Amino acid sequence: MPNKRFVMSKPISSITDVPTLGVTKEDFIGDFKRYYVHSLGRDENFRSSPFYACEALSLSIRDRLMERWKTTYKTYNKRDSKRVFYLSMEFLMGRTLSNAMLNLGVIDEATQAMHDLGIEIEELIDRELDAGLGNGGLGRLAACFIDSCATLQLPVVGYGLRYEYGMFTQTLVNGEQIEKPDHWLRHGNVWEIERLEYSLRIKLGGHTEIQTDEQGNQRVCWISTHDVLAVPFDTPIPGYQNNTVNTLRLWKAVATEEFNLDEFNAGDYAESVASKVIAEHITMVLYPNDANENGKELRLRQQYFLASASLQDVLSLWVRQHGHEFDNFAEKSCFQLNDTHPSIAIAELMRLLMDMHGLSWAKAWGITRQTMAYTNHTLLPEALEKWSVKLMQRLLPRLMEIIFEINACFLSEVAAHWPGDKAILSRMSIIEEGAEQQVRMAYLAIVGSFSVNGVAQLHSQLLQQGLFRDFYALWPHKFNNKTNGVTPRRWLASCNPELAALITEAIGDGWITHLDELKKLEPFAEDAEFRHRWRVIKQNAKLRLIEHKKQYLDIHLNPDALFDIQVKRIHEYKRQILNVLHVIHLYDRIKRGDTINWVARCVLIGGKAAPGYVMAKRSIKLINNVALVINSDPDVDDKLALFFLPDYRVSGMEMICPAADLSEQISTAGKEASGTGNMKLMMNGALTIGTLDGANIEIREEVGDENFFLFGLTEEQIEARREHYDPIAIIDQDEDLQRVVNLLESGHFNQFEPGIFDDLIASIKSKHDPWMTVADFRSYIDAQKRVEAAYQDKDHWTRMSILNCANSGKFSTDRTINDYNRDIWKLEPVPVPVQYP
Ligand code: B1N
Repeated sequence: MPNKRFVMSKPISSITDVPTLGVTKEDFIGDFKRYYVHSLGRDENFRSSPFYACEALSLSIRDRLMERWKTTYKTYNKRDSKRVFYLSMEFLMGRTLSNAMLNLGVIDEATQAMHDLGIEIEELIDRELDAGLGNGGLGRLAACFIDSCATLQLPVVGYGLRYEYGMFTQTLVNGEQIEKPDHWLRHGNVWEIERLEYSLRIKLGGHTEIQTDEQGNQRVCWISTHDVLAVPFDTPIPGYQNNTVNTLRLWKAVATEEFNLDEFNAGDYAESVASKVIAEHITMVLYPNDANENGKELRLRQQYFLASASLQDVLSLWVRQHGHEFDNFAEKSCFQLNDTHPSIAIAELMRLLMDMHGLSWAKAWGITRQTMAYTNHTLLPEALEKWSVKLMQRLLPRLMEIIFEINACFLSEVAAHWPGDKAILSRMSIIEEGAEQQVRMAYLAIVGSFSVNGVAQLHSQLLQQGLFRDFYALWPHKFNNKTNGVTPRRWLASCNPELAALITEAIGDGWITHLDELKKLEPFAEDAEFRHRWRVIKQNAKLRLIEHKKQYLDIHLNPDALFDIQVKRIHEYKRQILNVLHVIHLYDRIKRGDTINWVARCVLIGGKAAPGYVMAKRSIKLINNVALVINSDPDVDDKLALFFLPDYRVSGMEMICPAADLSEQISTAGKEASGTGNMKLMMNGALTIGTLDGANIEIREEVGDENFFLFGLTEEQIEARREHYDPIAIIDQDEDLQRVVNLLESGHFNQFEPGIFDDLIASIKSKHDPWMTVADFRSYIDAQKRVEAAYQDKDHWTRMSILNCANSGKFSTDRTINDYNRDIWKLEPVPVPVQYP
């Protein structure tokens, strides 16, 4: 049990005592009772069902969003504002209730209302299932972005898919990952509103034909298609205490009514119903692959479904407001493509403008190239999307024609720029030749967009110098960087209310919307009393985490220990294995008795592996096996503990961040595009041990080298080393590493499972190990020693912790979105007039 002295109930008030437009505790009590008793039909014992209590409270909160939501929409329309449409296959929203209460400024009122009814609001908040409609960073970034857009009063609509099943739930059986489907909608979803009236028809399959109309005009028609209906479900996205409520519109696939009527009429009832099921498969499940594509037809259907539904929606709103005149369309609209996943939108916009709205190729292309903007999120070649031309011709014949045409025009531009250079034509072609022709989606995205950005300085630079070098040479003006961020509302104000309250007490609450103001905390790093309070809050967060995870972490955990955290998707390039090598090294030191000035350490690793990614799944097994040996060894005592945190997700991170001392950001340099967990942890006062990769570089720049534990080869060194990389020689020359590898190879961690780690061991010992884990071992161990030395001086450590938080201002998505808006979107903020309840 955690020490109760430290565990305080969440002091929520100090950051939210802003005008709540007259909503009182009594209002909430009344509404809550009405929903609980009348709408949900429960008896008046409010404590008997936390599920229905959570529903009733959510409905009461939702009511406060509705008028603002409608007013926001009307205000944008009235002003005829320019709009941005953020197209993403993933929106990893997590929970909604506590965020909605924070942004509405009603936490105190709601908390007190529940308290008066005998309910702890925390229990209700914990009931809500995560909306896990994303894999990791890319999906969570989309969620943080739309929070910031609403807070900055920007007219931005998020468009995505309403997957019936989100990211799988991860359980562990014998230390191995088992995936369970995440049927997150099984109890309904109070936050969404179905808008059947805006359903749209999506074409698939069939073929094209040129038809001539009565005026003698020729048009391409895409006919004999198998259509599917796209039904929108809208979720309100409130800004932080500013009356703006933007929209996240997610599409659900539904069979058209006349679906396969032929089969039905022919008496094949079963076939007909089966076809209906196939149509509805499109939005059934999120693909659980982070950074490795697999070219499945269903995935292409999903991508086209998202692109077509969203574009049709935007164009029909345009026509409702402006008629069939598209001259100003590009001035008033921008589509931001979240990686290449929705990039078929480029060809689809061409199709809709030409085939449905009668524009010429030149006009349609002009509009497309002025409205589309593409964000790249990865350099890993295995993640770069390619679709077989054959598949596209079968599924999207009209779009394939358009892509060929785009490519032909583009290649003549290339030929004009580099006359006579044949090699460059085949290098840059949108169509990759070979045994099977493929469409290179990233190239389509670059050709069809006016802006191409990476997500951290190094990443954007590597795109320009490497992956997209030729395109950069042709169109340097298109390329730019937009370093990622995270929303400080969820990732500090809401997830760490104790720390938020202390910060607000010290510097006021301006930081919630102007995160740079955290800089004012710097002088407090020198204040002993402040440091003490900072430390107690960190301690409490650790105790809360232990308490919350006690069903898994069934041994005694030392809250004075250094909490060393690596939570993210499991991937070889992220090098969870390097972390394990360090843990084994510490274990080896304990066994050797090399423990003077020992720093107790609790290493927590969490993350999901793509179900088909064998090496990643094997790493999970290794972590669990090593944990089992270490945690049950009496010699280890509470000097060291290792845990795998199962089912890592957004709500889990909200609990983990406040408890972290050390943030592990140890990817091979040049491989992590940005990372965003690194930012969440920094904001909550964790120190980073990291390579010069992704946004780590900028984190170090902000906080200063003396407050960051740097190690490892640089991206340039990695690439230079690759040719003569010899891990065996490195192991031979490093006694500590040799002992670690020997322990692994001896089967010490898999006594009854011979050979199960052979391929993992072989991969790090291979000259061709792309992630070069062994090359960074010594430097990592040395950096960890510096971590220990620093942690021993508690005051010094706390000072550094405060400075990390104080210098995290750059990593607010408010800054990121302002950058997007200044350079790409060029929207005017639109204040929404005050509403009265
Ligand atoms: O996007 C994040 C970055 O912070 C991470 O560094 C980056 O790895 C991540 C295919 C992806 N890149 N690519 C993906 C996701 C799903 C999928 O099906 C690729 N995710 C990232 C935000 O910029």
